[in-house]
This record gives sequence, structure tokens and C-alpha cells, in this order.
Amino acid sequence: MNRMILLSLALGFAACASTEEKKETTTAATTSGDKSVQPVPSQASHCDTGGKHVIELDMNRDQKADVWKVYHASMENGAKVEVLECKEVDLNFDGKKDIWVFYDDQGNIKEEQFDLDFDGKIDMWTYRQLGKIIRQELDVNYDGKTDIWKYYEGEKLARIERSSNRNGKVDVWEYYAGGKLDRIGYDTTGAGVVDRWDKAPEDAAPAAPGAETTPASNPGTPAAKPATPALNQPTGEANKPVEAAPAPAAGTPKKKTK
Ligand SMILES: [Ca+2]
Ligand SMILES: [Ca+2]
Ligand SMILES: [Ca+2]
Repeated sequence: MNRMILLSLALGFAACASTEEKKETTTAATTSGDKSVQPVPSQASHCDTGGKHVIELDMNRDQKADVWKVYHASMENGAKVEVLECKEVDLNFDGKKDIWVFYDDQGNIKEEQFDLDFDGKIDMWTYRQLGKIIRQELDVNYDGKTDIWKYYEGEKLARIERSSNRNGKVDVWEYYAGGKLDRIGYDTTGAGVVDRWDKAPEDAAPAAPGAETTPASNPGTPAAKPATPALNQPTGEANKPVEAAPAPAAGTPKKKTK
């Protein structure tokens, strides 16, 4: 709903801000390797302001700060420069911060955290390397446990892992090729490994003559799979920010591509 609007605003804002901030840090040292893209516990990783220079901004002019920028001092060619390392935003001006952005020494965003429902708990994490997205994690039902992990290669979606039971344990693996869904693996037994695969319809083996009367052409796939009824319609996922092609319904018997 308006959560999405706020999020779009936030992302737009972050994008603008990052271009402008990049200029501030162009003279910063460019030595660090930025390999430290690690999953961070949701509540632990807010800006470290200790001994840092913090600039507060009041975007809506209500005399209360709603953007905080944290800088650390660095030396560049013998000159002291200030490098932006973290930014916090109170997006809805309720006094509670909702967005945290972390920067590498080159001024690229390396991590973003969003509290999408404004309850004080983070629900979306985006990780970047040299500014390019490599992973996004989502807590779609706001219970504090991650439910969806999206992995990117060359900024293209490569894999989505889902916890269809919303228990933090992955049981669905969607693989993408060229940004398109290629195959889906399911853990139907809780063993933690794939025990059933579905191919995306486009890449399924060409239908044999007379195949229209034999629905399940994949011998390893039972025509009906009642154990996983709603994998592709997870509740509460309506406001996911970016999604690739919708996954085909798992276990749908007669999927004709032509
Ligand atoms: Ca807020
Ligand atoms: Ca939240
Ligand atoms: Ca969750």
C-alpha cells in the first residue's frame, strides 16, 4: 500500500543522496577491498557513531532531525577528509529510524536495511559489492525471521531461496538463467536438501506426439503434490519490492507451453 510508496521514495532518496555523497568521498582513500559483505543480525548493525562526526538534517522542517549522516575522518595525501560511512533515516517522521545505509570507503552503498512496517524491526536487507546488488533478504510476515533470500550475479537474479513454512529454514530453491526462472527445487521432507525438481515450462522437454493426453511428462514428478499447496502464493508477500518472472504453479498437471 503506501508502504511501497514510502519505500520507492526512500530508494529514490537514497539514490539521489548517494550520488551527491559520492562526490564528498572521491578524495577518500581507495585501498580497502570491501569483501566484508556478511549477513548481519537485524537489530545489531545500526550506525556506529562513537567518536564520529554526525550531521543531522531536518527534511520536513518540524524542528526534529530525520536524517543522520555519520562521517569518519580519513587522511588523503596528507589532507584530512571526512568520509560518509553510514546514514539513518526516519522516513515517516515519527521519531523512529526506518532506514539504515552503510557505505564503503569509496562511497558505494554496501548494505541497506529497511523497516518496512515501521515497527522498529528490520524486514529487508540489501547487500551490495561496489554498489552492485548481490543479495537481498526479506522478512515478509514481519516475525523477525527471514523468509526469502535473493541472490544476484552481475546484478541479475540468479537464485531465490524461500522458507515456505516461514520458519527460517529454506525449502524452496528457484534458479534463474538470464533473469528467467529455469528450475525449482523442493525439500518436501524437511531434510534440508532438494528431493524434487520442477523445470520451468519453457525449458521442459518438447512434448512427445500424443503428449496432450499424458499430463505429467516428467517421470520424477508426481502429477499432484498436495504437500506444498501454496508455495507460489505466500501470504504477506504482496509488497515485495522486486520480483522476477512469476514462478509457475508447482505441481500443476497440464502445463502447456504451446
Ligand atoms: Ca520512522
Ligand atoms: Ca518492521
Ligand atoms: Ca518472517
